[in-house]
Amino acid sequence: MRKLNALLIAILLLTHSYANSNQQPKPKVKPNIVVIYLDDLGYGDLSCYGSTTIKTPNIDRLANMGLRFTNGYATSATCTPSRYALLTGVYPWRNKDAKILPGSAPLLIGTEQQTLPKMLKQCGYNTAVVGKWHLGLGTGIVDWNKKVTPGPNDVGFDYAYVLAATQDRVPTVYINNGFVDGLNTNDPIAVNYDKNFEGQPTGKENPELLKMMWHHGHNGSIVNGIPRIGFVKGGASANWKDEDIADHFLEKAQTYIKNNHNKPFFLYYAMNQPHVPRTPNPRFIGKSGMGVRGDAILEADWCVGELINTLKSEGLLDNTLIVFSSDNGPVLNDGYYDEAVEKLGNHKPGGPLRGGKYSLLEAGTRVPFFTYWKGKIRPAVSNALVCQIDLLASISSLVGSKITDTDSENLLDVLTGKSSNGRKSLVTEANTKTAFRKGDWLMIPPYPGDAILEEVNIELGNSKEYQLYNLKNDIGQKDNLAKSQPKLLSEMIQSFELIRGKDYKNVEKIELK
Ligand code: NG6
Ligand code: CA
Repeated sequence: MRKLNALLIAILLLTHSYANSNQQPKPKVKPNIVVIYLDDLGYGDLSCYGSTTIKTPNIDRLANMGLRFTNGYATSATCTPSRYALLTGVYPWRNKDAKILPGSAPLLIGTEQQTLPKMLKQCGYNTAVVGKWHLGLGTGIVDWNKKVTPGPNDVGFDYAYVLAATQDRVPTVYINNGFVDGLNTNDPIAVNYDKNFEGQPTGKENPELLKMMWHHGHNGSIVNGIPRIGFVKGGASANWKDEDIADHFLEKAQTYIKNNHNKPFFLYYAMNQPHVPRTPNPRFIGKSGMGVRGDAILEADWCVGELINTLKSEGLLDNTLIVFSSDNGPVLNDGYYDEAVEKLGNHKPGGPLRGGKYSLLEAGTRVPFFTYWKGKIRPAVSNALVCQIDLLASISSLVGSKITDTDSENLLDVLTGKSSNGRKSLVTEANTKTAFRKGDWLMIPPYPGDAILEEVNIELGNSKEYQLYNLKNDIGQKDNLAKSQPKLLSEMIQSFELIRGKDYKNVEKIELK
């Protein structure tokens, strides 16, 4: 009997410890993180943001099954500063060079700086950027025939397949981990932003060679019949085909996902649509009924659908946090005659918002912004104030990593729908000028106009007077309440100056290159 008891106890103990070992918490699986970032996509450019004139079913599906923000912001109304803030968590106005960069600009992010991909890399992630870079490359004098460095690989990206600046700026080539892709050494490539290379045709002198005509700027070297900003010579074999850029980047992004499906990864998929020159693949031409700008948005929507299909077929959708946004607001005429204005019809790229790209008014920086995580984020709409600059602190909190202090706020609970307490305030920026959002209010200090930007025909928000808007009651910024709310205005100025400092008045003259 005693023996039997001992046996029973032994069995009990064994099963108990087995059960216990089964209850051990499983090692936490690190979610993949994908940031899908469009270029110049406006608050009103998607059907999930209320557009009835354009249909973006693939993006809508994600937005409607995810958490869609109505007060989601880029830090800036142009590309370089917004991307700088997204990757570093630092307000771009803290860096005097964070302005629209030429294709020959040196790397803007310091190699010692903290970045989102670096932080993730330290946590065991593989990291990649595919698409538009526009944060400078090299140290100032670049030999494009050698490895171009420092670049994205030196600020945290394991894999970088990028275009240097913008589709309208030279060099018009893909750069694969620092090397110009497809370059023939017998035809070296040279780039110059100050003067042309002898004997090379330009948009200014040779309009007969153009398939797309320039309206303002964009009269430098001609590549594929499209005049660009800056001058280039040689490297013909490496030139991209404009109509294939979207397919090409998509393919690189998909291959990256497939190659990394069994380890945690961070993919920054920086798409080029609907930035100028708008060159959607012929598959999309005429599909939107509003010319190439609309067609490029449809192409982007298709690309997003394909990317999601890849995550799905690799079995990764349940374990991937997706963040979707745009680097700045919309523009129609950004320097080419492409009928974006003429064929617009009733479409409102900024939705109910005033202004657009380059503007301190809302449409400059308030952009589509949503998070999606199958099974983890419940479908909802959030009115919380969030900004792309917050991804660094929020994602670092998600993966359990520590970062040093920046302008980035940890809004993980807001971005995952557990809280609706977003930022209390945000400094927004356009062409080195800054404005201030606090609660429902937006204050724009007096600034001189930008003659150089007049051609785009967008209200830039510059005025001799202070502007103060209540965005809750007046999303279209029709009523300037600065005069009728003097106390609130001075409180706003005070809070703004505490963050921004008083030198915001000394705005630099912008020089577009
Ligand atoms: C401007 C260009 C514009 C666009 C912009 C950058 C001119 C006249 N305009 O300088 O076409 O390229 O820079 O856009 O050259 S962004 O989205 O990358 O900030
Ligand atoms: Ca942009």
